Amino acid sequence: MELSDYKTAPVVKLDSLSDVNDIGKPWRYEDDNMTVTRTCPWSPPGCHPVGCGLKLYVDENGKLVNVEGDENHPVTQGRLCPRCITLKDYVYSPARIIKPMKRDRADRGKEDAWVECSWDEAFAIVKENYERICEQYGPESIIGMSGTGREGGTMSLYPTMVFGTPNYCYMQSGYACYTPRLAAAAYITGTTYSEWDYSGALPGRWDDERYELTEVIVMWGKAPLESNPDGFFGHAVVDAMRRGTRLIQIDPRINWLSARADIHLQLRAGTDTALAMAMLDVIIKEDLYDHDFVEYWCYGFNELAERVATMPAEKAAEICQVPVEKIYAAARMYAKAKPAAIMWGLAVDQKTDGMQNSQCIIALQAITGNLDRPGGQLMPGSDSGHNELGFGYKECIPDEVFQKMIGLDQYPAYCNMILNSQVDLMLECLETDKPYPIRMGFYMGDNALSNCAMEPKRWHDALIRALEFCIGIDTFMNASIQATCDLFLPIATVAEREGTVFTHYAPCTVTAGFMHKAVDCGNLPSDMELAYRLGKYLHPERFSKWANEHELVEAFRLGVEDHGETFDRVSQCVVAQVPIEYYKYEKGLMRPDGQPGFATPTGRVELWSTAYNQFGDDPLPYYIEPEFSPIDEHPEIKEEYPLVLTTGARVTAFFHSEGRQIPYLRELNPDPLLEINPVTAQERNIADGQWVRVWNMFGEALMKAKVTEAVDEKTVHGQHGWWFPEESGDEPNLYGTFRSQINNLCPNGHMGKLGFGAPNKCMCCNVEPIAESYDTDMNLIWEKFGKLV
Ligand SMILES: Nc1nc2c(c(=O)[nH]1)N[C@H]1C(S)=C(S)[C@@H](COP(=O)(O)OP(=O)(O)OC[C@H]3O[C@@H](n4cnc5c(=O)[nH]c(N)nc54)[C@H](O)[C@@H]3O)O[C@H]1N2
Ligand SMILES: Nc1nc2c(c(=O)[nH]1)N[C@H]1C(S)=C(S)[C@@H](COP(=O)(O)OP(=O)(O)OC[C@H]3O[C@@H](n4cnc5c(=O)[nH]c(N)nc54)[C@H](O)[C@@H]3O)O[C@H]1N2
Ligand SMILES: [Mo]
Repeated sequence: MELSDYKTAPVVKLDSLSDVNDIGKPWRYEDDNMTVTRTCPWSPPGCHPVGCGLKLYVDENGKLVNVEGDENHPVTQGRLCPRCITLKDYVYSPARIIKPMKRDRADRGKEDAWVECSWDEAFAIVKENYERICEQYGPESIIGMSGTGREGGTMSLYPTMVFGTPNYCYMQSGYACYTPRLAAAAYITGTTYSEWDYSGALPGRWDDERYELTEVIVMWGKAPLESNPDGFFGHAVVDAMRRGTRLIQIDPRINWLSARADIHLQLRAGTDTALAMAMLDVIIKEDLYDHDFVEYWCYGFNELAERVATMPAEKAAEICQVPVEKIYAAARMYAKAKPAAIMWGLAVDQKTDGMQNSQCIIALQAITGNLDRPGGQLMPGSDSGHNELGFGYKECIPDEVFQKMIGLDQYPAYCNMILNSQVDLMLECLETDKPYPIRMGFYMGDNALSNCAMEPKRWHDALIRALEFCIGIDTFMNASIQATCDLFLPIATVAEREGTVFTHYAPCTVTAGFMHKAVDCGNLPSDMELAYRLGKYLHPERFSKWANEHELVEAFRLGVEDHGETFDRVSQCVVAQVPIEYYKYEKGLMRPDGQPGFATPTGRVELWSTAYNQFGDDPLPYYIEPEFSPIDEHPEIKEEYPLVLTTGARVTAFFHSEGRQIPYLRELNPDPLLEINPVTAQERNIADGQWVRVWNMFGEALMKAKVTEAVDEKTVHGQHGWWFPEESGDEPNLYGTFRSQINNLCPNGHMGKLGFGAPNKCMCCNVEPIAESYDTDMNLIWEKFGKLV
């Protein structure tokens, strides 16, 4: 097998969706003088592709007046998070931008310098700069900046098809979100990412005869009730618990789920790989593994056993700072339960040895025989996966341009997997013009300077220095666009658009949701539509095979060639469950060649990874102590920065930097919080609600102390994504975004060998009280953002 074969290319085939079973009322109906539109949202506002069921109530004037959960959605069943409930406030926020705006490059960072322009003029400005920069520096001098899985950011459409650049760039150091897990799964099992099977795809759900209730879930660095992470419906966990599923929680913090878990391993942040190796060792030594699965379907078991024997539970207990009995208990409980599942979250990626952590978790899932069994880990088959990532490359980017992708030679396991330039090297490139200059940029759903980029001031300076022209594509102004852009292109919210949404971005999808337009705020395009319109304007030949944006959507997201018919059929649909098969590896459904087994070079789950080996990493898992840990072996760090800093655990009020200007959401969490244990706070004379300075060798942030036993005495937790839209956006203030920015304390350039992973959840810091207060004045927020337009 070639390494490039690891990329999963196929798409969700609409024709295979059960009966495209429309559950409940039609997609649009009348109720009490209101028109109700049922829809499954993605973004904006932010969410991963989850597609919770929504009902949008529109009055006779065409205004969205109410939002409710759709009780007929098979998984969410009417339940919604506060961000969906306040959708009206997002759509009609006075801060929303609905017309294109332009500004002179010399006026970057000046709020008042923006002037509205027509779409025609905006497109002409893009064209003029694009052609000039391409001619002078080549298309590789363009960077497409993306953040989390918003539709704009997950599509390669903008960078590849519209602008023809190989430098599509997710802006978080080490691509430390989801992709390390995807990559590890692709390299080790031949198919991306296995998720807990919560019966989401089965018509009878929990009572479906094919389903077996999961006995035990290990919740590993994931908080699905707050985060609905990576296209997962958090509600499912509580539904399973009600039916008797028990939990093991692996998390340095206490939350609602850990309080209800049988075992909570409250480990020192960043030490997960040691714990995972020890759990493997216990399970192997105590003969608790599935012999048949190991014998028939695994490769390298003996080598793995030998390696994990170097991390006995006693050693891991010391590293992780947890009681050793709890490691034994957790390993036994997980291995004996049938079926059992591990839900693995963002904390798995956010460390230098994230790829090794993933490797161990996949090994645990495999040797206990839980891969692709009902109630275990659902795996994508050879017929499902991404179409999004590689779409357009071959046609739009000649090979010699593709080969110029920043990082491709040094980090092929990264760049080839997700067709992205390596972000840490991109930062250096922006700073030095080496190996070549980057001169044009565009944000396609990213607020790098307030959230995605580590050491954001460094990125700020690098982007301003390098970019001659930069475009922001967004619903609202933010600090990144204010600082670095010359053109703003506004897009539609979910209430104003059509589209599709597949859970987990399409691999391992359990539901397909369809978005329906309920209101109009100025005929704004979705990302897909904007890419189509702009692409057709710049490169008519590339887009000629699609008569309109819907046809492009079909081809791009649905893999449909017979334009029209299928889209017409499903466009009347709200939500459908996607048929699944279990035990696909026995049935020849995992490999493109139809043979039984897994789509890896050995045809097995590679516990000894031929891919890791081929890419120059150790084929077996190993633990790396976080570089900035305050431990005895790092005396200088321990002395100056004695606390472990973990960051960014999700809160329901906000999706990253979004929502600070929605008064109802801001009221839930008005200030940037730093969680600190009562004992640690007392030692430092810090009172609950007092403002503190948290700092380390990379920088500092001012935050408000939340004194809580959710963290232990050695750990603090800082919220991420903070900016203050009520403040001045002018440089250097930029909505105060650098003041309370936890990423000031997180570095770039500390990835693992394959280029993945960043220590965002396992840094060090110190904390001291400060005299000033920066409390948010909620009256001001209501005054500024409360009166909807
Ligand atoms: N310290 C720390 N930092 C972190 C994290 C952490 O855990 N700790 N988490 C990291 C992770 S996992 C991620 S993925 C990144 C996320 O980083 P980003 O994705 O950059 O997150 P946001 O700050 O929400 O910026 C997204 C921007 O896109 C806009 N937007 C929303 N929906 C759409 C859409 O559909 N189309 C377009 N064009 N724009 C849209 C929003 O208004 C917002 O301005 O942050 C990372 N930052
Ligand atoms: N409301 C809301 N939802 C979101 C987002 C958002 O900003 N807001 N962001 C979206 C994005 S891009 C992502 S990637 C997902 C992330 O969603 P999740 O995968 O759920 O990740 P987090 O919420 O960052 O952290 C999960 C848990 O990891 C714990 N943790 C911290 N450090 C460690 C550690 O070292 N080891 C272990 N084992 N656990 C640790 C935290 O305490 C937290 O409880 O959420 C998505 N959903
Ligand atoms: Mo993420």
